Amino acid sequence: MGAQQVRDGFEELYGAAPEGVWAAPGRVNLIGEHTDYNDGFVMPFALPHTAIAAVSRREDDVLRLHSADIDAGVVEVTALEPGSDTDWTAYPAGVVWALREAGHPVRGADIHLSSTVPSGAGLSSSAALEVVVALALNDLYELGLQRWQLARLCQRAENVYVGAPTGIMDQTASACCEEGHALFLDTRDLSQKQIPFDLTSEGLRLLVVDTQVKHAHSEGEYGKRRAGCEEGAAILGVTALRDVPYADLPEALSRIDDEEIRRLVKHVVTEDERVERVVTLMTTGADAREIGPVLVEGHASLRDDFRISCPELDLVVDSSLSAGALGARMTGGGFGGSAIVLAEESDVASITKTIEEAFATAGFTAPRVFEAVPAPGARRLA
Ligand code: GAF
Repeated sequence: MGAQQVRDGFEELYGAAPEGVWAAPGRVNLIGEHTDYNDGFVMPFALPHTAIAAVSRREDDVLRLHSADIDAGVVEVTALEPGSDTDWTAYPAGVVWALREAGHPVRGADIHLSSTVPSGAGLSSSAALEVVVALALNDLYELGLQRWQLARLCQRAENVYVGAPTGIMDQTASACCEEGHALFLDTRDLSQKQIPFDLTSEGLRLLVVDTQVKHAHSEGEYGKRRAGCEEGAAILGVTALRDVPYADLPEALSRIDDEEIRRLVKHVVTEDERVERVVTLMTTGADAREIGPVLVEGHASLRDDFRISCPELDLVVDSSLSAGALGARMTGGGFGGSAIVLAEESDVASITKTIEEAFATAGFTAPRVFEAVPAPGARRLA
């Protein structure tokens, strides 16, 4: 659904034109998985898929929410209580809650939205919903907050209001990414570098393969990994695993008795190093094909050490590599969702066919495959 349709839908629902229309994208993460809640490095880029919201302020404190994608009518929220909303309305409501909690003078709003970011696909559909509402309210209530501040508030909405213990990557990606660039983000201080990322001019393509395995039920596992990483940092006497230098990893691992914790620490420390390697490749004029093996290493680490892959994600990686892909790995939180595949343009059709056939042979639901080019971050459309 485009901006005009969302605008028209708003007018039909609420009887007046909206004050504005905003968009915020989903993301894929090129490299740097489960590093964000360890104060580490990530490198996502924005997808062309967006959540679009038409919004007007209200003179009372009521929130009226409507999604064109869900047949549930207008939902009126009068009291904002963390944990009280259990469906999609928790994301916009959580943002209003987080803004008010931080002392920003935000009153009620009428909101109508629609999203093309596939939900449960590990492509940040929830962050897109949060960021589009945060940006709209920032503009309408003239709060003057910067993008990174909006991302922090959206993360707070997700952690406290929705109750999912996620890091800061997805909200920052949606709020801060730029067209044609990947975002090299230091999640400790949110310092950022926009890194030009144009595979097309090098004859390459990046495929996103949505396995259609929904990952929503895995929040407990995500929380367990996060707690395990924090325990690892405590054992090693550091603030966060980001503070363990890669060169000291063998010595650090020798100080951890628990096998599970050792594996988690190993993944996070090696993953930060992989991000730095990819940044070096991308900023020193190297052939982008050299990124491929780093992606494969990253997948092995997530599968064997962090243990958050699943048979469908492994099959995307194995089948695409067997068909000549330059690299592949799962992306996002894991336990389902999507994988990315780096390939020569001339191999895209045969790799896609190989993945689809492998899924059919294994009896898995057919995956959805599309090409991803870095798209713009959150913005006002009208
Ligand atoms: C999910 C979370 F929301 C992110 O914060 C991040 O931890 C990611 O999983 C894994 O890298 O998308």
